[in-house]
Amino acid sequence: MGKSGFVTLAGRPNVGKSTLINRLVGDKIAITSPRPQTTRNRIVGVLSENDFQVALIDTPGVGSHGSKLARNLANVAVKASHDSDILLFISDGRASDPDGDRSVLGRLKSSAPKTILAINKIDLVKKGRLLGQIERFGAFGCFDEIIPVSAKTGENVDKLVELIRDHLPEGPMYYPAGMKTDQPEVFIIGEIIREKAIFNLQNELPYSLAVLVDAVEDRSSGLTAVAASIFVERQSQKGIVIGKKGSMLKKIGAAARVELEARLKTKVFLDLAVKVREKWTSDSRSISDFGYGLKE
Ligand SMILES: Nc1nc2c(ncn2[C@@H]2O[C@H](COP(=O)(O)OP(=O)(O)OP(=O)(O)O)[C@@H](O)[C@H]2O)c(=O)[nH]1
Ligand SMILES: [Mg+2]
Repeated sequence: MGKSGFVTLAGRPNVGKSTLINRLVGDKIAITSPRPQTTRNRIVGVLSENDFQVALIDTPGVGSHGSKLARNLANVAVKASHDSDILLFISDGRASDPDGDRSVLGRLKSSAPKTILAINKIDLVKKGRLLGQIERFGAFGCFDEIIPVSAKTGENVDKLVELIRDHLPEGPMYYPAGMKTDQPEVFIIGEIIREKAIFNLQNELPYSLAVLVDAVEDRSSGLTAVAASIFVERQSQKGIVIGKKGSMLKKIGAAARVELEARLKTKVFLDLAVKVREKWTSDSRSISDFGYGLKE
């Protein structure tokens, strides 16, 4: 029997958890963005080698936003870190207040047998500052390992995999060897559209965006037709997403189409609609309709 187990990636919003899981799995299974609170559900990524398999679990950032959505998202991270063999806590190497990380760690109250800290974004951090960070985090006294990495450049990520392997228990392969994620393709398609919408829209709006894919249809001539709805939560936001004469929606659609065509290896016909679901971020039913938050 080889080694195997569950490793939960958790931390504050925007520290690079999803960028890191994509790097570890070697495929885009989670969307990423420069805005906080991008990830909204539990995402399993599988890394399989000959004698070793790890189920990595990406989770939403735990932050201070007070809405029902934010509380629900934080619960995803808390629950996942409780159910794992290793908590892989991620911090942003540029952050100047480890106390923010300390309070999130406290909320995760990990019962995971092991805790590894990855200090991420070291491509943006000077060596001296990094040493200070390692020292400050070391004083927390709760990490079995501390490793600086860059999810963006891949620096030290192979060493992180070795550390994970070292700390995993003996166990069976839980997933088929070729499997990379538990996320349905149709959900990832919606997420790619949401990523492009976030990227093109500014400020608070990304938080109010949700995407539902209504239909994916393979047409015979190497063409895939995708129909999806972008939801906002106030009437006034709808015009912003559509833009002047539809220019914003066109931009979002064009960017999404390029990525979907590369992913699906077909031409893509993308039909996007913008809809209002009043105050959905305060409504549990809508949150779960969109596939976000804790699943029952
Ligand atoms: N320079 C640099 N940027 C990074 C690195 N890792 C992530 N980023 C960037 O940081 C931003 C946030 O990355 P995400 O992976 O979306 O962060 P996250 O922790 O999953 O965020 P939430 O899902 O909102 O909690 C994106 O703009 C990434 O490109 C890194 O190692 N170096
Ligand atoms: Mg994320």
